[in-house]
Amino acid sequence: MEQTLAILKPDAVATKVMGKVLRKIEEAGFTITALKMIRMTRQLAGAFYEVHKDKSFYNQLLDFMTEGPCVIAVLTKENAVEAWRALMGATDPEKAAAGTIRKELAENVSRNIVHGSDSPENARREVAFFFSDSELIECKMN
Ligand code: FUP
Repeated sequence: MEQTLAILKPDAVATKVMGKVLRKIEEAGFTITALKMIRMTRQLAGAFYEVHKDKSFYNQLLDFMTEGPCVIAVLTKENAVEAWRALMGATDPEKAAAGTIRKELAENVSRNIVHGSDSPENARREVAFFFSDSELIECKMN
């Protein structure tokens, strides 16, 4: 079993599709093993996306990720990292495959509804970034 980190971004919460996204996640066979809603501070969002700090879209990305609450989840499944990225679709919804969450729900490449870890190593780092050991006890039992 593998774990990955999912974020339902502020656009997902604001447009009231978080239930739909969580349902797609469960119907695709993931187990949601940790879940919470938070409003990120600019400092937290900046640290999470530090890898993008030199990109032209960095400030705009932080504006977006802090504009309202997000839902953060740990998803557990075999090959969870790859499987969640496949279900999300490409970063740019115009390039995303039919049936993916971004194709169906995302507005554009910046406001794109969901985040997913891009490797098992980053998944471990991102899960630990948002969840304390006590919040992950149930995950460890799986
Ligand atoms: P992804 O792994 O699909 O979330 O994509 P990236 O890690 O490449 O990008 C992270 C986030 O940066 C995207 F979800 C949205 C934002 N971004 C932009 O706003 N513009 C871009 O051209 C690329 C990414």
